[in-house]
Amino acid sequence: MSHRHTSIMGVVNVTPDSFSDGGRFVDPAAAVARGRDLAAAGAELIDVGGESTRPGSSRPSEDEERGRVLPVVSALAQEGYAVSIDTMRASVAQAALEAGAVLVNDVSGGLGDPEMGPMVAQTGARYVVMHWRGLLSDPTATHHYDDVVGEVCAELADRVDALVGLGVREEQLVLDPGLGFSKDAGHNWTLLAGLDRVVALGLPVLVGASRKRFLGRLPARPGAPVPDEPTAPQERDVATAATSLLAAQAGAWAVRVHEVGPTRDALAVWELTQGAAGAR
Ligand code: PMM
Repeated sequence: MSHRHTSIMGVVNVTPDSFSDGGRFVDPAAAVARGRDLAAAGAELIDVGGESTRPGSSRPSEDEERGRVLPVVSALAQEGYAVSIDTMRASVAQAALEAGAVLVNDVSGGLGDPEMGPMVAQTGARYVVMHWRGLLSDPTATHHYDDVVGEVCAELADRVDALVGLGVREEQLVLDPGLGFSKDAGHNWTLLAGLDRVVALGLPVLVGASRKRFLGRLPARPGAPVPDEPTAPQERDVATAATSLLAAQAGAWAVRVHEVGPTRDALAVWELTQGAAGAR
């Protein structure tokens, strides 16, 4: 399903240890304020997460995760914002839906918790299925792809079949290629170049490139080598905005970003250009 309008999902990580903003919004009031700011800047969805997937980070207990996210989800939902819950746990997702969330964002694509698919089927919630091989094997394993775009598409299609088999309706589903999740920089660039093939699967597509490490390793000038050391995550928002434009061009439904302004402007350039194309 190709979208002419690409929405912005703004990220609020209520975690002490996320790579790009860990620790900034652990306090619920700070997290709620961040959500309001992201919405004011143009985010149509606010994605609240309480578990960092950074390699090496330890998982919070279920109670810890609930305690982090639920106050933030319910406050933002009560204020009328469209909230999504970034979790791999069905119970946390369900509690967030009851607190007013409108979408479940699961980086494990349903592989992290066997209850997730049935819960999504039963509640009828919108559900983001992200591609990640990390939960199929050793999370530290390096992953090999012969054709990263083809394999990600095939594995996402398998997840869709499995979820539909559990009673989830296709209309509930959003697909995400999972940039950076069991993928290296080369895989991420190839996936960005091949997003149209993910979109061609026929479901809405969400793209999460924001501030990821590969965007911190750009040549210092045209023709210069790719540096080994990445820039700080907060210095990656211009590159992030460029990926948002690519996502829009490929027909993505939404992009997930930490800083809304640069992406909002990039998407405005895209939409105004599209609007003007007919007048050439
Ligand atoms: N990336 C992160 C977390 N959640 N969800 C989706 N759907 N897609 C992503 O690419 C994604 C995600 C990692 O980034 P963060 O730790 O800064 O939130």
